[in-house]
Amino acid sequence: MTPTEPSELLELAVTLARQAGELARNTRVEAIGRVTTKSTATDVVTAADKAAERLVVEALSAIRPADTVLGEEGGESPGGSGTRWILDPIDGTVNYLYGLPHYAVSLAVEVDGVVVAGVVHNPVTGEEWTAVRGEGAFRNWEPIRCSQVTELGQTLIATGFGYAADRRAHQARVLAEVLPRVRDLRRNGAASLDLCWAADGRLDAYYEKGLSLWDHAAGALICAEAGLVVSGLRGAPAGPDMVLAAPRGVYDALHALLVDLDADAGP
Ligand code: LIP
Repeated sequence: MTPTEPSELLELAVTLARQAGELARNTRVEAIGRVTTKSTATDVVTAADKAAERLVVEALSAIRPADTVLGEEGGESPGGSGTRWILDPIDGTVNYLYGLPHYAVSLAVEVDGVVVAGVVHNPVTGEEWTAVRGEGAFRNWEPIRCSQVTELGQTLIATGFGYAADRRAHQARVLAEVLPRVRDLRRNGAASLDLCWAADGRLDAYYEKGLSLWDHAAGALICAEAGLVVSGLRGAPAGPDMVLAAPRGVYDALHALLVDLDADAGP
């Protein structure tokens, strides 16, 4: 029977994320021999990125043919049902290329413009974060909650950097001012996993400028369901100018600092 309820859509998302992740993990040696680049010479895409996305798109077109799929590699397919699947087939592609065990399949389900369910699946570790809107956040089906930190100086944050040199220079200038004001920084290389680590307290907070919707759609729901405040800056929603995920105890301080630094501005 065609899945329709958010919990049923999540089950389908989990099944497809696992299949795509297994494909990526099992074909890595061959896939990294077929690499092309996108926005810059370091913005890579492997044959596995494309194959994993193709697997999900073809499955969804068979199961829910009227839905739209927005994938990092293939763009947006036509639809009409009001349901859109938002996919990063391998988030953390540079980690995948180098054999670092920190990449994920990120798949969110949006109904009438609202993300109602999402999964982030790391095929190397088997760790899997999920959420259905209003029903909490989970890691491998165990409930998770975010950090309760209340002092910015005690906050372990993660961030990331774009591929273009001018944006990286701007992000480095912002980071130079953030770093002395927090506990420490982690740069892990996969936004969806950074968001999930913030959701389950392995990080206190995360921010990054320049993400695409497929990087954060699933992870942002998981963060919100784990108790984090997720937004852009200056009242904006999370988006390409900024994704900020922080516990209520430090959100205002970190948000104010990023606003003062114009972290969402620049190239
Ligand atoms: C990556 C993000 C990461 C960011 C990288 C890159 P990709 O996505 O997950 O947070 O810092 O520059 O954008 O390209 O591996 O799908």
